[in-house]
Amino acid sequence: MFPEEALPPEGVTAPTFLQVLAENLGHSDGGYTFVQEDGRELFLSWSELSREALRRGRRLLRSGWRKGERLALIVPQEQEFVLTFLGAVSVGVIPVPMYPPLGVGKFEAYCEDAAGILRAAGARALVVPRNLAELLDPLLHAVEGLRVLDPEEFFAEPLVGSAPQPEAILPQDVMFLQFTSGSTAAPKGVRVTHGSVLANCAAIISAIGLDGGRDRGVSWLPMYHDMGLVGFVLAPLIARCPVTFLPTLRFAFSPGLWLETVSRHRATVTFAPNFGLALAVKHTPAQELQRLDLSCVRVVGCGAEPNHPETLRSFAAYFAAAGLRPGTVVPCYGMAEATLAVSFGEIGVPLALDVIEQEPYHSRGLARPAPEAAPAGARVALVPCGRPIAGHRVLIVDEEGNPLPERHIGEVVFQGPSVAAGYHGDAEATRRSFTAHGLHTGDCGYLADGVLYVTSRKKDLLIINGRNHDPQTVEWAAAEVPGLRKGNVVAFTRPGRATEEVVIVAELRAGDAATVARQVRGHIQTRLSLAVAEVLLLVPGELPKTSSGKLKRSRTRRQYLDGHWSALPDEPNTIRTPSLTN
Ligand code: 1ZZ
Repeated sequence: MFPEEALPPEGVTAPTFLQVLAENLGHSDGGYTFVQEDGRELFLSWSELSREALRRGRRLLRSGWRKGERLALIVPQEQEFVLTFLGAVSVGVIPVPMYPPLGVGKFEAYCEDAAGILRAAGARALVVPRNLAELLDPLLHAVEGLRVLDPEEFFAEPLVGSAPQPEAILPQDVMFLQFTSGSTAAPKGVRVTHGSVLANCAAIISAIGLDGGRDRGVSWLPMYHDMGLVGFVLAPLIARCPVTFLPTLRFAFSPGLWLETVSRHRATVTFAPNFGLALAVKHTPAQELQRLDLSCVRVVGCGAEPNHPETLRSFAAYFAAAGLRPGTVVPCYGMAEATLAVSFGEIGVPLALDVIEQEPYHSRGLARPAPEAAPAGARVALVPCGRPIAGHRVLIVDEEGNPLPERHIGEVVFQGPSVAAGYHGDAEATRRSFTAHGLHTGDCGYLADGVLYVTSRKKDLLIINGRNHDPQTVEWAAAEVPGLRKGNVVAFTRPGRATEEVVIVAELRAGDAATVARQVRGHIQTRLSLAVAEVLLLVPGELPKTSSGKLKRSRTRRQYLDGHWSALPDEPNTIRTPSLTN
């Protein structure tokens, strides 16, 4: 689609990731530190990482693997994941990162999802550690012809004799399949190419000024998600920027460990979605702040879901007491179809919200700056997503695909060499999103002075009486009611008599369900002048989420409409669940 795709991006000399590994063979001046489950740390230098990855690649060739075949990975242990992933990449075998089962509940749904991914990818084998393979037995039997590789056994075998020659790898070849946590539809595997990875990594490195000689990263982000994988495994390998990896599960159980690791390792760069910042504040008691020294941090990037102005503000204010400097919280935006990053805010510049008038925003899709004197209820404040990465372009288009002027809300379209090569085995979905004009992101937003604002997923918009409302504005307002679990509130519409009606499904943390539901209704009415038809409260852990922790609004809506959570006749706002009724 883009002629540049075939060329190595500017600033990167390697035409494919194989060259990155080859170049790193000669460097032992830094590397990756993997924090283990028991807290010990394992260090692998650039050269050790490359050597072992290339060895694993040869092992694959020796057992008959060929370029282009897909190798799925359910490998929770970070260093095993990195080495196997890079090993496959080094010989043109296409790794397919998958998420592990996260809890005992919903295991059946997990197996269904995972089987869907394995089939859609046409995986020839699945790499899974032995202890997990036993648990995943039902999944392994659900996919016909799937072979299972225990990494410890398979890659431990010594290599004797010569391996077959690998086929040449080209920039336009698929490097890995990134499955997007589709909210309702069948899972879609994004075909991320060597060229798109190198282009996006070069742009990330330049946008945040990533410098291996000065910077150090800390990441707890899951490696089966694009932000953890491209942002913290692949881009730092190119920049030879040391990274410490904290297991995602350790962060999930003790979010305070994140910034504690940043402080101890004197890290300069770390990223998280909005919910990660909220968790860090909640789980770092004030007396811990003096034990942290965050003065080393240059960038706390925040993206992957809508950024809540108050979460970003309170994170920056709270950790200022631990030395976090102003202007370090940097919003960013991206997606798997763009390889990863689309835009970044400016480092070192305190966040400026765009405060716009509510009425033209809801009724005409216009983002007009609100006068200072406008009452709070007539304004909406949005967090900027920054400017498009270098060498790429963002356009805003209307329903017909025509470009819209600044401050008009439309679909975000992204152009440039980072755009991936479509969806694996899904020509129809590829045609819809990857067009001659660029990548149609499915997100709504606007540009103002060249800065991008993302307002909502197109399909998640609440359209009531012809007015558009972002779901997150309604959800954030609902979450202000004490008793609801912040970040665990979903707003959508259901067909009503005259127009669509708003429904809120949320998880209840504390309090009486009927009272909390009444308060939510009242609060949304006062704050947003919106009538809520129903508030359904669930026990914690019930709301469907993607593997990277995002709300699944469409699935929640479908489950609601299907009567999945049946209401009690005498208490229409609650559901009968053991922990609420006992
Ligand atoms: P995914 C060195 N979305 O979430 C490290 N951002 O991809 C560099 N909505 O395909 C790291 N506001 O799962 C750079 N700000 O979902 C990281 O998520 C740059 O609806 C951010 O279409 C990368 C995020 C990757 C990611 C994509 C969807 C988007 C959009 C939503 C992402 C958002 C945001 C609002 C944001």
